[in-house]
Amino acid sequence: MRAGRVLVAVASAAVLTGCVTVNEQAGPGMMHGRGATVVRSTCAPPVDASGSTVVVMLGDGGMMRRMHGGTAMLRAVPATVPAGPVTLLAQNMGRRTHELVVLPLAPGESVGERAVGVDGTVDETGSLGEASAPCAEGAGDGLTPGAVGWVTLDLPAGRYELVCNLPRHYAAGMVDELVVTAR
Ligand SMILES: [Cu+2]
Repeated sequence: MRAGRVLVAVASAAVLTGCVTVNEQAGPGMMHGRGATVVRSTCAPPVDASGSTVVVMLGDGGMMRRMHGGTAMLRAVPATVPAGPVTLLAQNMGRRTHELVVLPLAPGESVGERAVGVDGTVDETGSLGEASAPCAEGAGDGLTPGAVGWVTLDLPAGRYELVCNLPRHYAAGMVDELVVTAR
């Protein structure tokens, strides 16, 4: 078990290093959000110095599969931000189309527990917003491989469930928790 955990840690570091490499290749124009550095290009949200930026990596297959032990993954970095404007920058690092939907998490609820319907999706009622338009803010037809999309939400303190709600992706593990703390 211990060896397995080390492997996971190494894989995580490799993924993070990969992200840094991508940023370095972008050269000048990098944007520094609170707790995260993201590429600022023609496909990046406007800078809001008063808010936080959370990078949400969407992945499937390959190294993601080995790292996560599942068929897909969704990871928010950082996983905790202060209340206020939060820009969620979704990056599709996988080979399939993905999306990011922000759902509130009620006290006592945990991520990954929503009922999956016969169509393979979860109920999005109460959704606070989504990033599913390539190179743009808000809702769209989904983020194609390599695409970036974003959404800025004014989030009060609480817990949120970040999901990809394309058919079967939630059940495959594309879910993570975002914690928003009181200022
Ligand atoms: Cu997905």
